[in-house]
This record gives sequence, C-alpha cells and structure tokens, in this order.
Amino acid sequence: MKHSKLAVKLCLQRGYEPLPLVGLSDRSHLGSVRKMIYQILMTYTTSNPSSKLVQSFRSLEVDQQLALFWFVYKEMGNSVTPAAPGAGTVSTEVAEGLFNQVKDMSHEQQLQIQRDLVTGQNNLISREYGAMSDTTKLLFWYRLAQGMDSATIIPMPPNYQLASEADNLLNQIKGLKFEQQITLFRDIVSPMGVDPTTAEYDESTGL
Ligand code: 45D
Repeated sequence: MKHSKLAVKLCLQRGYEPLPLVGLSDRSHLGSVRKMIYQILMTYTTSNPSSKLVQSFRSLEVDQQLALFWFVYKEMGNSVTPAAPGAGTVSTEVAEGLFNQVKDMSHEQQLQIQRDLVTGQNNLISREYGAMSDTTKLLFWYRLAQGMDSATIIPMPPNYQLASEADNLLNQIKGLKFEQQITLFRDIVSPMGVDPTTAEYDESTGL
C-alpha cells in the first residue's frame, strides 16, 4: 500500500498520470494496459493520413513518383527555405556534396540515379544517400529540384502531365497541413536509396 502511494507521488512529480488514478491499480491490469497501447498504435497507423499517402506514393511507378515529387516541389514554392533556423539534424555540406556528384553527371545519368534512389538500387550514390539523416535527404531532393529549375539537373519535359492516380495523390497532399506535409515527405524520402549499415553484400558491384 505504501509502495503504491510512493509510485503515485513519483508519477505526479514527473508529470505522468499515475495508473491508480486512472483506475489501473495493480498488475492484474497489465493486460488492459497492453490492449490500450495496441489500440492506440493501431489507430495511429491506420488513421494517420500520412501513412496511407506514403503507401499510395510508393505504389506508383518510379517515374510517376519522380514526377509527382516534382509537382510537390512546385506547389511548395517558397514555403521551404533551406536556411531555416532550427534545422537541427540537417547537414547542408553533406547534401551539397552528394548533389554536386549528381550535378556532374550527364542528364541521362542524373535521371537514372534518381530512379535508382527511388527503387533502392545498390550503388555508391544510393549508399551515401542512405547514410544521411532524413532531413538531409529532404534537403538533397530539394537541391535536385532546384537544379532542375536551372537545368543543371535534367529538367521535366515540357507540358508533362501526371497520370490520374498521381494527380489524385497530389491533390490529397495539397490538402494536408504544412507539418503533415513535411512528415509525409520525410516518410517518403527516408527509405529511399540503400542503408549501408544493413545492406547485404552485392557481388555484382562489390558494394
Ligand atoms: O523525361 O527541418 C520523368 C529543410 C520521366 C531545412 C522525368 C527542410 C520523363 C531543414 C521521370 C518524369 C529545407 C531541409 C523526366 C526541413 C522525363 C528542415 C524526370 C524541408 C526527365 C523540414 C523527373 C525540406 C525527375 C523540404 C528527375 C520540405 C523528377 C523539402 C525529380 C522538399 C523530382 C523537397 C525531384 C521536395 C523532386 C523535393 C527532384 C518536395 C524534388 C522534390
């Protein structure tokens, strides 16, 4: 009894709702706690608008993913400023270094390398990409899109039209709040490329 009073006090001190106060007083309630956690997780993963959109995005063909991402960039316009303060985990130099490697390639290679990133082909660029933080990945894609604007990176063909599925997705993305959009883009770019810490040895490339 003394024990649980102490527990309540400690919880309150740390700003947590003590279990006894929400009606969960002893170990026999552990099952209910697990059930609650499970329900919360399930609600999150099935009703989180971003996670459904991520899945839809990934189910598009690679060129449609690239094209859609381009239109997203166009929509975002000036709302993104890479110099934004509080860009804690972003490494501008790392993003720039990888961008410069792509910039030096031919237009055809630039397109191929972006397709490879999307599909997770094992090559040096993909591995360097996979070693970057999610925010740095975002910045890298942002730099590529800027490069397309100035034609240092292969530009979009003029009058390119999105397929209806991708266009539908674009409209859903437009309807998200800014923070939700950023979360979505992070979730999209995060698994692209190859994570060098977990990738299996590839005999054909020796990577
Ligand atoms: O010929 O916290 C097709 C930071 C086929 C700051 C093609 C940030 C036909 C820190 C495939 C269509 C700024 C990093 C050609 C946050 C054909 C921070 C080619 C936020 C040529 C939050 C298509 C950053 C191609 C954000 C090559 C929000 C398409 C960044 C390429 C957002 C498309 C970045 C590209 C976005 C799209 C980048 C490169 C939305 C890039 C989009």
